[in-house]
Order: sequence, then C-alpha cells, then structure tokens
Amino acid sequence: EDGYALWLRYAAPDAGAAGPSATRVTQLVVAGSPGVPSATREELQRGLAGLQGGAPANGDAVTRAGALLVGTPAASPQIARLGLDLDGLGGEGYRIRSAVVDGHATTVVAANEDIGALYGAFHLLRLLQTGQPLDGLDIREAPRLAVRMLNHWDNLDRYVERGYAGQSIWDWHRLPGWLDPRYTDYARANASIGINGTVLNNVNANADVLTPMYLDKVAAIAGVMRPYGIKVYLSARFSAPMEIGGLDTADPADADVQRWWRTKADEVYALIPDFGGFLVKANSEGQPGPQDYGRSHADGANMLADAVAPHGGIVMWRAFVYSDEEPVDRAKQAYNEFVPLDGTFHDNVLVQVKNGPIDFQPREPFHPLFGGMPKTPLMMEFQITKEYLGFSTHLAYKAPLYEEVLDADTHVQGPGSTVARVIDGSLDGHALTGIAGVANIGSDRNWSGSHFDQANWYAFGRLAWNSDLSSRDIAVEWTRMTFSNDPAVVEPVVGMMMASREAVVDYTGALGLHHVMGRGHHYGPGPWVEGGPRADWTSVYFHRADGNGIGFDRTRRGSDAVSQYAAPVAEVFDDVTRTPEEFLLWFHHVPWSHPMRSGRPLWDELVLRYDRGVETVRGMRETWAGLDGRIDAGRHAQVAAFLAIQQDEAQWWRDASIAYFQSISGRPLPAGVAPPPHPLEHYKALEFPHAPGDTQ
Ligand code: BDP
Repeated sequence: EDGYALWLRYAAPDAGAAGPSATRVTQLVVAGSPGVPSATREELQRGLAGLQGGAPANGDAVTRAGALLVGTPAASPQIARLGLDLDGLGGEGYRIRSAVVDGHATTVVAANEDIGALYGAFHLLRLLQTGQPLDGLDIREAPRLAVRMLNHWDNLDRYVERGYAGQSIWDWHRLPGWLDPRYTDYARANASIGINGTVLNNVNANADVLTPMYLDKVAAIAGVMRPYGIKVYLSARFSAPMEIGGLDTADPADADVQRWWRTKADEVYALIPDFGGFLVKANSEGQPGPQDYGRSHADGANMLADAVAPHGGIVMWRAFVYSDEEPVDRAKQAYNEFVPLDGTFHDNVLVQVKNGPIDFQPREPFHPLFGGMPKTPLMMEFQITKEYLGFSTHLAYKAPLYEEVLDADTHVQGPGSTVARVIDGSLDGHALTGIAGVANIGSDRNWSGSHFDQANWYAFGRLAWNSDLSSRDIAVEWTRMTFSNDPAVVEPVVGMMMASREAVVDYTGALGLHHVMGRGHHYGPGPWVEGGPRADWTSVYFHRADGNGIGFDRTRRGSDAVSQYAAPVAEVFDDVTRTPEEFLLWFHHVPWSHPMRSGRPLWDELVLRYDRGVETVRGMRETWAGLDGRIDAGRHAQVAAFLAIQQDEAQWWRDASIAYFQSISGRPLPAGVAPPPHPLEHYKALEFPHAPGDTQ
C-alpha cells in the first residue's frame, strides 16, 4: 500500500474485520458502446474483481439472479422496460434500484445519459466498499451544481504554485506522444466523486499554453478525460494577444483583440470540441487585465465570454483582486470592485469567489460577495491544497471548513439564504452554477503529498456534488475505503480528522486572528512580519496588536467591512458582544483584558488556545500510534512521521506566537502555562528560503 490507489482500493474484506458487503454480483451488464460505457464497465470489473476476489461474468442482458445492470433506457431495452422515472435527474443524475429484470433479482443503475450511469456505478462501488447491503435499494441522486472542478496551479515547467505533492502531474514535455497512465487514474478518481472539469494550468498564467504546440498537448489530455465526463479548461492570460499574438494591446474594446480571441477560441474548439472554457485572474497581484486599459472586469470577462459562447464555452472570472493602491481594508476590496458590476456580465460568465474575503485562512467568515451580487452567478473557490494549514505534513481535514462556509447564512433573502443556496442558483434563479477547488495533486506516488490530504480532494468532490452531506459522514466513507472498515480503525481515524482543522486554527492563531504566517512561502509563524512592498502583505496590518489590545476593527466605527453583509449579519458582526468568538479579532479591536465567554480575559484565552492546539495534535499522534498493526506498515509509518513533524511545528507556532504577542501585551502567562523556551529573537531569526510552493 503506497496510497496510489486512493479511495479506489477495492480491497477484499480483511479477515476478521467487518468487511465490505457480503452481497455478490453474479453478472455484469453495462449497456452502451465505447467511450463512457467502456470506462464504466472497466471500473466495475476492476472494482468487483477486487472486492469479490474475481470479476463476474459479463453479459449483454440480465440472465441470472444477482446481476448488476447499468446504463440508459436508450442503450438497454431491459432498463427501458422497467419504466423508471428518471425525470429531473438531468444528464448526470442516476437511480440505483433493486428490481426484478426478466424474472431475475437485479441491481439496476439507470440514468438519462451515460455519464449519469458512470456516476451511479461509482456510487454502487462505494456502497460495496463500505459494506452496505445491496438489497432494497432505491437511490436517486443528481448534482446540485453544474460545474464541479479542480483548478491546478501548475506552471508549464511543472512547478506547482502552493503545491506540496511534487511536480505537476501534467508532463508537458512528453505530451502528446506519451499519455502517462496516471492521467487515466486521475480521471477515474475525479469521476468517482463527481468532478466534471479541470483547469490544467496556473491562474498566474503563461500565454504559451494557448500556442498550437501546447494546444495539441491539451487536446491529448482532454482525450483521456472525455470517457470520464471531465471537461478540460485553461487559465487564459489576459495579455496573450500581445505575447503570442503580435498585437500591441490587449484592450478588450479593441476590434483586433476581440478578433484574436474569437479566432483563438475557434482554434481551441476545432481541436477540443468539448473544451470547457477559460479561467481568468486579472488585475490581481501584478497580473494583466482590462483595468490596464481603463476597462472594467465585466468588459474583460464579456469579451472572452463572447469568444467562447458560439461553442458553448464559459468564462470563470476571479474576484480575488488587488488594486495597485493599498486599500484601507483589503477584506473589502473584491466587494467594492464587483458589486457595482452586478448584472453586467454576459450569460456564460461565472464570477469565481474565494470562500472568505482574505485568502484561504484556516478560518474566515464567508465572503460578503455571496449574497451581494444576486444578478450574477457566483462560483465558490475553495483551496484543497493547504497553503495556510501546514502544507502536506500537517493533518488538517478541510471538510468542516467547507461545510461551515456552505452552511453560513447570508440572510439576504431572510433566514436560510445560505451560501450553498447562493452558489447552487436556487436563491436567485441561476442555471449556470459551479464550484472550484485548488488542487492538491502532484507527481508524488500518493498524489497529494500525504495520505490524509487525499481526504480533502475526496471531500471537496463529495460536497461539490451535494452540499448537504456532513463532513463527518464523508470522513467515515473515506476512511472505510482508504484504510479499513474495521470500527476500531474508523472511529479513531474519524475522530482525528474531525478535530484536526480546529487544532490548526488553535495553534496558528484562534479567535479570528488571520494572516499571521511567514512571509512569501507562508510556512510557519510570522506574526511579526512588517514592512516590505505593501502593508496588506504583512501580519501586523491584520492583527493590529498594540499595548492596549489586538484585532482589526471592521465595525462601523472602523473599516466598516461589516456593512458589506446583509443587515442581520452586519448587526451581529458589528456588536462585540454578539460576534461569535471565533471571529472576534477579525471584526473587533479589543483590549487584552476583554472578557471572554469562558470568564477569562482575552489574553489568557488566546494563550490557552495555542496550548489546546498543540495538545490536540499530541492526542492525534497518540491515537495514530495505537493503530499500529491495524493499518498497513507503509502508510502507518508515513502518517506517524508526519504527525511528529506536525507536533513539533504546532509547538513552534505556539511558542513563537506567544513570545511575540507577549512582547506586545506585556501580560503574564496564565498560571501553569509553560513559557516559550527561547526568546522572541530566536523565532524571528528562523528562515526558510526554500519552502516548497512559493511563487517563483
Ligand atoms: C494566494 C496565493 C498565490 C495565488 C493567489 C491567487 O498565495 O500564490 O496566486 O492566492 O489565488 O493564496 O491568485
């Protein structure tokens, strides 16, 4: 076991443990011809062979009890005769039914389109892998969101920005001649969780990817993805018409520029008829964009949207923007720039918004753009890679973070106006909907750099399919498929996962602290970071600690960021007594003595949270040590080693942060709390010039 198989191990039941389902499939009938149905048949054969210790017979029609029948009514007369109601399932939905087919007890996976049948097949394999019985099934599933995609921040030289799992999996040099089998396994894994799109290259884009040489390579990847229902997309560099097109402007109002993009889109679609479209980062962190020509984000997005529209393509325009001028409060910027443009984007544009207003911190309140642009379909952007949560060595299961944001209530149309309902279009009546996760995938054998980081990829896909799933249920599912169905493994592992993200919040800075990490690489603590090119790239800008207190005043008396939320939410965040404590220092500057709900002063509470975080990691490590012998030695050893690293680094975060904040608060540590072993200068002097994933 080296982790390569991900959650698709299809392992036969371990002797003695409560294993996968005892139900046996005796015959496999997958209706349909090459393409998606072949991929479906191969996956079921592979899965059943592993789970049952031998593949069942293949057939064209059900002829015996215990058969599995998969397909569409159009491809299978037996499915058509069942007359199952498939209305409302769309192309990607499916039904799984226990039925009698021509006198034989059969499990039926039926869908309107082949891709729905593939998703249903993966669902069935999940049932078998997690030991569910196959009788009496009546399942109806359809995804809530239309576009469920990964964003790779992969450069063409295979360097992955904020990637901690080796190089890019896209081997541009050997493409298109060599199709690494890993591409197929990547497609299988994504299809198994319902992901239907992938942006191959970094949002900090290189225009070369749009040249004929690279487009041939992109087309080759698209060919591998197609049988798995995955569309390929590219990040487009806004200045590409100048860099590879020989024009002297990229002004979206310029007729030559518009023509260049239309011709480029035609060229792309001639090679890749099902190409998804473009993702764009513009006028942000030095990237070119329409504002360079005095045009708006909408002008830029609409020009590209018009180029791909004749082919059915879409444009995802990112709202993660930075103006050249330093804002009074960086948290307010995207809202200020985008809300005035609401209603001006063309129909095939999605505005892609990060989950919170700053940048993928271990905890942020939901982004105020959700609910703030009712006339524009907004797409969620989560980070799967752990830029701010300890890279790949720290165990942090991110599903609780995703769930917290999706469940957050914007109140824009009264209670129940959750972020999930903003992005699934139900609140404002949008049909074009989507979600993106910044991938944590690389060339490492185990794909994600650590075994537990696979769970974040898995959970992202599951929540993209159905935002109502609970992060705990997803953890259970993943653990059973990835490690074991043995309850003596599942319970402790799920316990570790569910505590892990809060532990990271605690040891990196709880109670609403944010952006307190090392400069540039974002590895380890850096609450002292100040100076440099922009104030809003420093830590002191965000925590604002001084002798009197700490926190960023975003109330009406401060930066007034609270007013970007709907009134009921704004009132809560504006009121120091009502703001949830996990966001206290995000919205308020309070004295060190501020009374907390625990009865302790803020300073004491903060210190105790640092200790609690370290303590949780120590407990996770102990739990994992107790699983020795229940989990294969290779994976057990790597996780154990990583947890040891995490414990050391949690301690480092705790010690350095306490040393720093104590130098400012001047307050004694609460009774019984150990002082940091070194003076502050020691922590400040630690340097990591080569931490992975930093911007090149
Ligand atoms: C930040 C990353 C940076 C990305 C940027 C973005 O530090 O590397 O380019 O976001 O999302 O989180 O564009």
